[in-house]
Amino acid sequence: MAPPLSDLQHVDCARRLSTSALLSTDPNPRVGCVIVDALGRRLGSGCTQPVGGPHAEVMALRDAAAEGHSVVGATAYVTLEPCAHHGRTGPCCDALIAAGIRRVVASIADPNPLVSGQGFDRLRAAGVDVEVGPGAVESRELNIGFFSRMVRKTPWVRLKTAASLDGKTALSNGVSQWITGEPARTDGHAWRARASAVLTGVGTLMEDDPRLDVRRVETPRQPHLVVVDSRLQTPPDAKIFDVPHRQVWLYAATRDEPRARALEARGATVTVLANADGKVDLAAMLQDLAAREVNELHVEAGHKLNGSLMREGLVDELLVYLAPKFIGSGLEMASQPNAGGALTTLAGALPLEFRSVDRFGPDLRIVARVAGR
Ligand code: AOF
Ligand code: ZN
Repeated sequence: MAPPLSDLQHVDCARRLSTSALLSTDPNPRVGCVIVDALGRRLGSGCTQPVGGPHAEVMALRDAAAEGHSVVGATAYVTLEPCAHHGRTGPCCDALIAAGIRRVVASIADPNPLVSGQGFDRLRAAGVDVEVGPGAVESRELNIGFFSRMVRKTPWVRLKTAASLDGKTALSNGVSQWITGEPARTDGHAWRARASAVLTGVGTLMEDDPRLDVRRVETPRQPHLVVVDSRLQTPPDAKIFDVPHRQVWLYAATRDEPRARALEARGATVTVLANADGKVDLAAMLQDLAAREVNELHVEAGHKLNGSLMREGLVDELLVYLAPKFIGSGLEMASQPNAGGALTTLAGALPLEFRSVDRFGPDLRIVARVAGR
């Protein structure tokens, strides 16, 4: 007989289950749970259901019950602290205690102030052994947007670009469609799909008239769409309004009443948040998006909005696709006038860390994170 699995291996099973909920739980975190008896046999398992539905622990308890297993005296492995609050569902702690679970191994505390620490306290008060820590890094990583929203009160901002190997996103005549190939574009949709919302600028809408929805991968949910549109120039007949089952949130610097009405008639929500320069206050916009329960914000915009977000220190992660093409001379310097808003000293450059480098068909994908995030 194979040796019993270790705590870490059980937590790993729970984490794999949580990953299967990647696209569906938003705005809730992706959580997995397995329940195991004293001999290491798995009695039940489950993961977080779409919002309003049961949490991972309740799914695992139901799974065990459906299999006819008693969980009295068993251990629950769960990738997040079991909740102690009455939200859209009842507290998981109480369900675990009532079912007779004797030990809980949780990867990490829930950063939600309604829960944080209270779940563990409640379990311990009921005599349940609690251990915290195995799989903490992976669990936080999978829920990086949820942690960001709960702790920083802003979404996790991931900025996607696609460029030639020499970093050009457009030809000098303005034609830039499809620098990368199909596999990279499909991967881009997978990243859109896991985000709560996609962010773009009105310039991109006017130039490309994109839908900015998820089409290339199966998804149970479309991310919402956010447009930075200082003067409300979004055309009311733009294709973004043709996508069902998602909201369109426009952020403007002033409210032009006729334009705002026309866009609201198309279903958009118009919010005015101006900074001293008469532009959209991007930092305030991110706070507003967190209040709308945006965990991960996926940015696909032009160089102006990208540059503003970068300069204001609002980007956490870069998703860069590089095609094996060479468009420019490769000799441009950052200080040349066409390098919009670029720095003239390297000392001011934003330090990044490469997290991964992968190939998608002919192209490369680099995930880089702003140092310290
Ligand atoms: C758990 N297990 O699988 C998840 C948890 O509105 P509700 O009732 O769905 O509660 C949402 C909160 O519950 C969410 O903000 C987070 O703190 C926690 N998520 N907790 O015990 C789970 N997904
Ligand atoms: Zn819960």
